[in-house]
Amino acid sequence: MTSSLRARAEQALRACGAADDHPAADGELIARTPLDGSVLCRLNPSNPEQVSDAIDQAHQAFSRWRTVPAPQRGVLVRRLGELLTEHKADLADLVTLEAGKVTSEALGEVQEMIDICEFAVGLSRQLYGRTMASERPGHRLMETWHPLGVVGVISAFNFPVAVWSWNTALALVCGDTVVWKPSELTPLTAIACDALLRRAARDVGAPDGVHRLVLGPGPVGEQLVDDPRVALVSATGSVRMGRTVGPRVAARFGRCLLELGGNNAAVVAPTADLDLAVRAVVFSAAGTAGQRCTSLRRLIVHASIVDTVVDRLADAYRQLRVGDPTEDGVLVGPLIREQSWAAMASALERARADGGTVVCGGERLDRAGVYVTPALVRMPAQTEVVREETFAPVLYVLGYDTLDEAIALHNDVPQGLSSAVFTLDQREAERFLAADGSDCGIANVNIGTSGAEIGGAFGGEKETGGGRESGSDSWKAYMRRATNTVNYSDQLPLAQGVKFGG
Ligand code: UN1
Repeated sequence: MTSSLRARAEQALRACGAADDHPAADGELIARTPLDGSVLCRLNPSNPEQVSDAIDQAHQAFSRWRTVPAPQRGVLVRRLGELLTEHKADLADLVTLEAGKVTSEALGEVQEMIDICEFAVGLSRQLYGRTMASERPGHRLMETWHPLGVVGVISAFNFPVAVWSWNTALALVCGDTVVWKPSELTPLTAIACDALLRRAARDVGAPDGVHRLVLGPGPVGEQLVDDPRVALVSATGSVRMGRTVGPRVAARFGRCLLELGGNNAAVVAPTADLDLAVRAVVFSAAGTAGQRCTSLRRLIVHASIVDTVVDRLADAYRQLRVGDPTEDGVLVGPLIREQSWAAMASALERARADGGTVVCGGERLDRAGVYVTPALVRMPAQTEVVREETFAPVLYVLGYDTLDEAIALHNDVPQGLSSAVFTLDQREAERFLAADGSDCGIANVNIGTSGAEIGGAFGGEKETGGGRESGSDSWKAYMRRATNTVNYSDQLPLAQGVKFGG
C-alpha cells in the first residue's frame, strides 16, 4: 500500500505541474499520509531568509497588483478556477492522501475552492463603496475600498486547501498579494495549489509575486505574524494558536482574521423530524472523522425523546464504515495523527469519570494509521470535558426540559462557531436564531452544523476569534476603506456649522 500511496501523490503532483517543487531527499519536513502513517515525500522547510524573501516578493508585487483594475484581477481568479476544475480529481486525491478525507468529501473540498473562485470573480465587479448625503452644499461624501497589502494565510490540516482558497481568491480580487503557510501536515496539497496559481498568473500575465508559498512548522507562521509588511494575518487553527497570533499582530497594529476552534451543538426539539435529524447529526458528528471546525460535538435533546434519539443514533453509528477513505462505502477515514487518538481517549476517560456513558464507538481499530469508531456519549451534565473542543469524533448527548434551558446550555461554552436546531415549530426555530438564541456565527435550522456553503460569511464569536471569511461582505476585511469628501463648490462651509475667521 505504502509505495502505491507515494506513487499516487507523485502522479497527482505531476499532473498539477508541481512534481519538481520543493522535494529534497534529506529534507526535514516530512509529508506523511494518515492512511497508513507512511512517508509520502521529504521536503525542505523554508528558512527565515526564504520566508523574508517571500514576503518581500509579495510586497513588491502588491505595488503593481493594487493598480490593476479589480475586474482584471478577477481574470486571474477565473483562470485559477478553471485550473482547479481541470485538476479536481488530482487535488482531491492529494486531500485524501494528506488529510485522510473520504473521496466525496475530498472532491467537495475542491468544489469549495471552485465555488469561491466564481464568487470572487463576480465580486471583482462589486467592491462597492457607499455614497452618503453630505451635510454641506456642493459637497460629495463617499467611501472607496482600496487594496490592503500582503495577506499572510496560515491554514490548518483539516481543510488544507478550501480555507486557503477562501482567503486567496478574495485577497487577489481585492488587490492584495498572498504569502501562504499551510499546515506542516499537508504540504503537498499546498504545493499543488501554488503551482496551479503560478500557472494561472503566467497564463493571464499577472505578476508572479501575487502568491508565495512558505513551508514548515510554527516558527514559519510566526515570521508572518511579526512582519510589519504583512498587513493582514488570516489564521485558522486552535484557540491556543489564536492566543499567540492575535496579540502579536495587534502589538504591531496589523490586522488579524482569526478562525479558531468550535464546540458546535444542535438542539433537538420534541417536534423534530427525527429521520432528518439523525442523518444530519451523523454527517456533522462523524463525517470527516469529527475533524472539521464545524463538526457537531454536543447534542442537546428534549428529555421526552432523548432515549429514542440515542437509540437511533447508536443504530446509525454501528452501521458507519470506518477505514480506507478511498474505498467505496467508507464514510469515516483516519484521524490525522497519534496525538488525535490520545486526545480522544483522554476525553472519553474524563467523560466516564464525570458519570458519562459511552453508548457506542470510541475504539481504535487494529491497523496501521489512526482509525477510530466515532463515539456517542451520554452525559449527565455539561462538564468541563464537554465544554472543551476535542478534535476527534466524540458526540456528547445532554437532555433538556425547556427551550430556555437548552439555549443556556448551548451557549455555555467558550467557543461560538456553528449551531443548529431541529424543530418543526416555527416559534422555536425563530427563537434559536434571535438575539437571545444561539450566540454563534452560524445558526441553522433543520440542517447540521457542518458543511456550510461559501456564499455566507464563515466564522464565529468568543474563542472562535470573531473573524469572517468566504462569502457575503467578508471581502471588506481584505481592503482598507477611505472616506472621501469632495467640495465642488466655490465656498468653504465647515462641518458642524463651525465658523473660523471671515
Ligand atoms: C473548517 O473546518 O475549518 O462548513 C472549515 C464546513 C466547511 C468548512 C469547514 N465548508 O464544514
